[in-house]
Amino acid sequence: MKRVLTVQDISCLGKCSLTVALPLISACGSEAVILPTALLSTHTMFRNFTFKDLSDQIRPIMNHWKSEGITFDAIYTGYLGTAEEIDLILELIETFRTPQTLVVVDPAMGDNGRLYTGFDEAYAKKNASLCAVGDLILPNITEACFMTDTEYRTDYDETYVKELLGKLTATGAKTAALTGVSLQPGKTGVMGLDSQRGNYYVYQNDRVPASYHGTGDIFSSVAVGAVMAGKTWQDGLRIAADFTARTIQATLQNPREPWYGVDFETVIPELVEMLRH
Ligand code: PXL
Repeated sequence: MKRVLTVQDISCLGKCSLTVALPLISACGSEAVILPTALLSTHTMFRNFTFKDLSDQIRPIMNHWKSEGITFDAIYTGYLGTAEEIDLILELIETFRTPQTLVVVDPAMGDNGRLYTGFDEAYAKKNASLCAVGDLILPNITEACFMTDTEYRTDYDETYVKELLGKLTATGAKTAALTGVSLQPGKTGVMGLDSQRGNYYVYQNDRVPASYHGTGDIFSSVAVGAVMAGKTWQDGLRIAADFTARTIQATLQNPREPWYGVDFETVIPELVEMLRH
């Protein structure tokens, strides 16, 4: 069985970061090892959330794993917390990376042209240095713009997306994929670039007219899980896009839909099926 280390915060309630990564990586058939970077009562879209930085735990945990000879098939990072913490995560990647390890970075820090509460430009730049060591990086357009000093646009064409992908891979990331990319009216999806082979991949779904928190984490968790299940990065992105779209549809059908996250749980059987083909 593949072993995936996922490094991100744990928002006790909120259907994001570790509370989605754990079940989804497991559903994809890999062992999920967690390294929580911060403990929050909820995600940061709630008011008055609590936040406890867990940075001081990273080195002791890392040292223990090292002494036990633990290895990982993938290291997947998401929402982290502070710029200092990113330095620790870079050290962790350097310590545990082997030529076989897939390093996946989702620089979760913003959306819709804005950074989330608590983040600034310096944090965005620090995330860019983390993306530089990634085998596969999964920013949305907002995050990519902050990391590459590009103007954020809502009306754009394929040239703009290719320019962003070019800038992202120029920093060192091997494969970059942008999420939330809409190349036709009524569609949304993903566009990626494998910088070593120079090939692009575009996948578009019908846009579901709703936007929810945590869907980026769902997308990234499934992409990692699918690649660990033996899929190519392109198939991983396609499955992640299809699954994410289905979670939004399922949520819209729930008369008691939670505003703070999607009903991904009910769609897990479909994910297992998607991975069979
Ligand atoms: O879904 C990304 C995310 C993860 N973790 C926390 C967040 C967010 C988005 O706002 O607040 C704590």
